[in-house]
Amino acid sequence: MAAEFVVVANRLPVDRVQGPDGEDIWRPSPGGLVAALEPVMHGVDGAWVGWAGQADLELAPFTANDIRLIPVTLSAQEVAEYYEGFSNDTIWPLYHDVIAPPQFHREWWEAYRTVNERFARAAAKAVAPQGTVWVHDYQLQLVPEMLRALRPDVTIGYFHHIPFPSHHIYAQLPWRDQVLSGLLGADVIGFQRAQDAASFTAAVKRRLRYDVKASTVAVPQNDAPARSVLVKAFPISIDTTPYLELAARPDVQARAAEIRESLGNPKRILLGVDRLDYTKGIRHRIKAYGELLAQGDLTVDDATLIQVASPSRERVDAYVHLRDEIELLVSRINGDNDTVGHSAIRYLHQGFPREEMVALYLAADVMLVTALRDGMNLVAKEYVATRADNRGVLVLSEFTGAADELRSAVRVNPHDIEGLKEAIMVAVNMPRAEQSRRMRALRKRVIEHDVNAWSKSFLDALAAVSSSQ
Ligand code: GDG
Repeated sequence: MAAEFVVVANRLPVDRVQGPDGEDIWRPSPGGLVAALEPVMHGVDGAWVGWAGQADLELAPFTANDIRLIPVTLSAQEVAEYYEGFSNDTIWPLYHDVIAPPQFHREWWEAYRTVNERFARAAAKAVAPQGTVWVHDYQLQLVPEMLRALRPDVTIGYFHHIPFPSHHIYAQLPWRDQVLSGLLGADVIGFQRAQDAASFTAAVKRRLRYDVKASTVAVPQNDAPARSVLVKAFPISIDTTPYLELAARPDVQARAAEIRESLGNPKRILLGVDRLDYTKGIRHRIKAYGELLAQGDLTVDDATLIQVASPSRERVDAYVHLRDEIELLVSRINGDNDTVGHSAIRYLHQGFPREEMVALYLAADVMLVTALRDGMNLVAKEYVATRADNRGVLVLSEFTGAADELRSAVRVNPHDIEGLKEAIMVAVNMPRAEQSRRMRALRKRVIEHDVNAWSKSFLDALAAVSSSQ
């Protein structure tokens, strides 16, 4: 049975866990995308095409949590070349302003094309006549064009969760024209920031010489008038409900107090929460904090830093090196500054349940988001959402998508270590009244522009295209 609305993403919205008798149980993955799309999927006849997260796993379509799931199989070699290789070691560093050097390998590109074709075929098979397909993210940039070739009747949206780089960086990609054409198979291409959309249309003009008027690209067709593609910013957000609910729960609040206690009741708790990724500026933040301790501006009694660095992409070399660098830095700073009772940095290379994350947000007087480049950064929005007490200070890198919206944060350039140190001191010493004034403004923005508003605005734009065709 074909579906009216099909989501295509690298991962299915479920994780496989073993049941008590060794059987497979599919648990919904906690991501924001699932939360955003769930109401949409349940409102219409929907299906989700994606990889189950394990190599060589052949699975028939199945239903979990009332969503029809269509698994795409990847071989171990494809996981290495399409996913860890081209997606996470070519596109990811290139699109994040070459913070790490992108690796270009022709075999990876071939695997990327092959796998994108497989996703496109699965979507083409799943979608009903004149249906809608929403493709997600940088692993699947060729799917819109491939899908259009197979199913010209369907309306196709694409949302890009990470930055799109400026042309002089993008131009390094040996397959730059193919990727632009791949994306232009969509009717609507959504980016996080206006700047990303502008970089994309600039690349289209420079490379493909297509006409661009305002936010519309005219894609020439063989025997027909040009096809219009809308390119626009749709800043993603969070599902605020679970954060508001958890933050109001007495046991979660008690846990926040317990966290402070267990650190020896420092005057201030600084917090960083990131996947362990070189784009997140974890080293810069730790360096700035370490220098403040070394200079005597802060002591470990004044301010403890908790750094959650959840394990990520552990088979990609750049991530292995990053982990070593950060762990060396943390142990040096702790060795120089710890007392028997107090630690400078509580470093946690672990993932935690959401309850614990919210307790950490509630315990944190200062939230440090110092990404060197980040599509949006949901951690910033999650922190703000939990602070119904209007306390706490968000220090936010100007290189995140969130910085466009969260104007009342303390803004930083994380490359400027002196500026970062000043911002940390401003945050640590900020009077209650100013914390409250800023936090109210931040919360208003996040609560009014939640993930439902995001998916609605994208799908409304897609529906407008579809009704005009
Ligand atoms: C990409 C783009 C864009 C992290 N550790 C734990 C945990 N997390 C959760 C956070 C947050 C999510 O993971 C991370 O989202 P971010 O937006 O911060 O960053 P990316 O993973 O890089 O996401 C980004 C996003 O896509 C959406 O479009 O904003 O720019 O790079 O929700 O809370 N959650 C739990 N335990 C952990 O240990 N439960």
